[in-house]
Amino acid sequence: MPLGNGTLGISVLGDVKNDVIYFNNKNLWRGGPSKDRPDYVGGNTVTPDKNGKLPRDYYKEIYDAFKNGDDRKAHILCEKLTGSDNTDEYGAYLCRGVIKVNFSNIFSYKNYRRELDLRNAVCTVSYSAKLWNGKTVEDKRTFFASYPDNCTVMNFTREGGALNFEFVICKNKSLNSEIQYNDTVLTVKSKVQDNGLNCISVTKILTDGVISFAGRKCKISGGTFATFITAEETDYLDEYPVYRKKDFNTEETVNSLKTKVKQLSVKGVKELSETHKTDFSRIFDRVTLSLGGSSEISADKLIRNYGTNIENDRKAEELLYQFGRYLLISSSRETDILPANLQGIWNCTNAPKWSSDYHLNINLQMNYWHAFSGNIAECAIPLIRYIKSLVEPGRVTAEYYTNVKSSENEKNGFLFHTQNTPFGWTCPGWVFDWGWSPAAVPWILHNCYEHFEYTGDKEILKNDVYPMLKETAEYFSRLLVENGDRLVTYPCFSPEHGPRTMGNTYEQALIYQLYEDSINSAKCLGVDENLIDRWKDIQAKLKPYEIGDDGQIKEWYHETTLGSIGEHHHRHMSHLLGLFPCNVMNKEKDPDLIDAAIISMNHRGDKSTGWSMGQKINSWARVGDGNRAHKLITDLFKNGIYLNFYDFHPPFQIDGNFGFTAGVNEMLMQSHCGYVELLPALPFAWQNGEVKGLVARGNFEISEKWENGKLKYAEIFSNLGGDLTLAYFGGNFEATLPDGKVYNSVNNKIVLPTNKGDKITVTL
Ligand code: FUC
Repeated sequence: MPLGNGTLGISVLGDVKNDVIYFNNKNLWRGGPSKDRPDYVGGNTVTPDKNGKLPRDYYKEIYDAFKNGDDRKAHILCEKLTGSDNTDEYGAYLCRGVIKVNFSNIFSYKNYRRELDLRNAVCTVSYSAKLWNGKTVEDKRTFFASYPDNCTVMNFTREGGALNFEFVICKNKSLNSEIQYNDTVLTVKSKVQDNGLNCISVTKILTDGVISFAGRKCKISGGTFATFITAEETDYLDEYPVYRKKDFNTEETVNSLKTKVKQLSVKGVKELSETHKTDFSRIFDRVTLSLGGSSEISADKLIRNYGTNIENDRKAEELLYQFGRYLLISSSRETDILPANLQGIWNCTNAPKWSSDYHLNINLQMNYWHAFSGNIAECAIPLIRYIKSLVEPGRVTAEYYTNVKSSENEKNGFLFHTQNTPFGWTCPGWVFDWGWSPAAVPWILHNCYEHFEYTGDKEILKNDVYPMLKETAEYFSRLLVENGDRLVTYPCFSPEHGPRTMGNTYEQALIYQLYEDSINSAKCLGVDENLIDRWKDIQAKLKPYEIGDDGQIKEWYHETTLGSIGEHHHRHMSHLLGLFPCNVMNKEKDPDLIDAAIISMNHRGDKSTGWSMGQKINSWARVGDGNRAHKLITDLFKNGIYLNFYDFHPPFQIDGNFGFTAGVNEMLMQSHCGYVELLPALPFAWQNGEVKGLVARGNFEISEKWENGKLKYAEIFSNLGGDLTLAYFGGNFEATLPDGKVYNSVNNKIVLPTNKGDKITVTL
């Protein structure tokens, strides 16, 4: 059961006699710069090799080789465009701590219940226990992580007998920790062995029993309750090149955390819990979804039995949907330094798969696909902050790998690739075929631009997002070269298969989107008029899409029939990113491309891993095939979700959870074609239902109710005002504005002039 306040995470196993609780802090990583690594340069190759060459020299040679038609030579030279393979420098996300809680006086128990309340973000474990002394007691353990009070809370209570238990703070081999206790305060001062990063954690224990400490053990005897309030801090800072807070002082931090937990303990667990619940449910409650689900069975059984009972299945889908929103609210809050990583914040080892890092060839992007339409836009702020933090180290990568140098006055572009860390590791990966991915930059900038599209927040666009878009648009205008009748980048690699080429659909489409987002931003901000025309010219020469001999979207321009190049069922569908999450392919303007995308998707097939199923659900929703999207959902439940609702990608990757939630949003409402479409991909399985609070581009809040597969009623709240074009292709409809004026749809669409705060009702 995962809980989190954005930065601090807890995972509760909930075993009665031997419980295990994992603690995480999103800012606690090994790797990066340290006293022992004065030469750390984010993995970039900055010294010439034995031939006296830097990657940028090879970059130029690769161009020459391609131009001379020597693809083989170009292929070989690509190996020079890799980054360091020093995994110590690369580092990994760490587990902050583990405690093992022992209730040895319990003989037997019944009425066990482990519950995660998604609305309030509280986990409770309760049971009736028979103790060895024959007494029967009622035990309850409660856990939550509070964003407003920035702390985690564990509360243990017992009715009917004395509360006796002990816990052990497990040794963490990656941290040098010093444990101190003083009366009711437990302090753990840790230093990451690898890089010296500090993490201080202070816990105040409140109990009416007796506390005794010995070594790593803490014992609670007698009494009826024991509350643990923990606050913590690291000295990590997202500032290149040091990545540490300048004036961090361990003792001062210990003292301020002690004062803090003391103040929190005066508030008491009741007030802390109320403040936390109010904060969390305020965000969570913005969207409600009912697909007609109901169940009397526990959540794990909903997964186990998926496919055997319609109402249970709908309940499972509703829960998994909200779990995706729950997990992002719990792992990415507006003031966090870092965004949600590959496992959100929940990690119980010091060597997680892929370092639990920031992967940018789909994973980090997918983490935020549901943030805006799912009405939790503030959760995406740490993403924008993180991408901004990659700009400075990324300029070094751009300089050493592509020969574009920035100076104090002239910012000429930044580059980062597939895998990234909190320490400005922006170099390509140590293997070209998965590691080289310049299109990661335009792709993640599209996520950042979406913040403006959905919220209309011009301040963030002007100060944070547009400067990055502009610098990148200008950078790519230098990287693009002519190849036939098309402007292309080189060398290109479509994640994570196929040949190394001059231009491919993946890069072309994302670069096209980059110019689209840059042009739209410049227009909205009323700036850089002179650049807009130039960017439009470039855009026209990108020509991202070609249809192949089988009617498919080609992934590479020399592809002929389906599967003539690349792996048939590869999990990445990078040539279809223009369909989703981007809007380069538009079903109104390019119906032929949509037909071709369907052929390509059928060829890739449905069978895949967690996040890939997430991409497929969204993509099928975008072509309007709700039944196929739902078939993928069925596959996901059968083969991609653990009993605790985590997405399966050995071992666990959070992107699939988020991709699923985004997919449901796309099935119920879309807004990427210049209008808001109601119920664009409703599957047959969802005959009746209701959703409230989805957000469309332009900041319109959409609620819809449907019966027998048809729209019954919709309500739209205009948060910003402005024209709203509304579409529903299941029949003609009418919309009523607050002044009573009624508009009738023409060809399934209506243009409505709205004022800020207007509520519009829609009926068939
Ligand atoms: C991408 C995917 C892998 C995995 C990794 C973290 O490279 O291709 O499947 O999800 O990210």
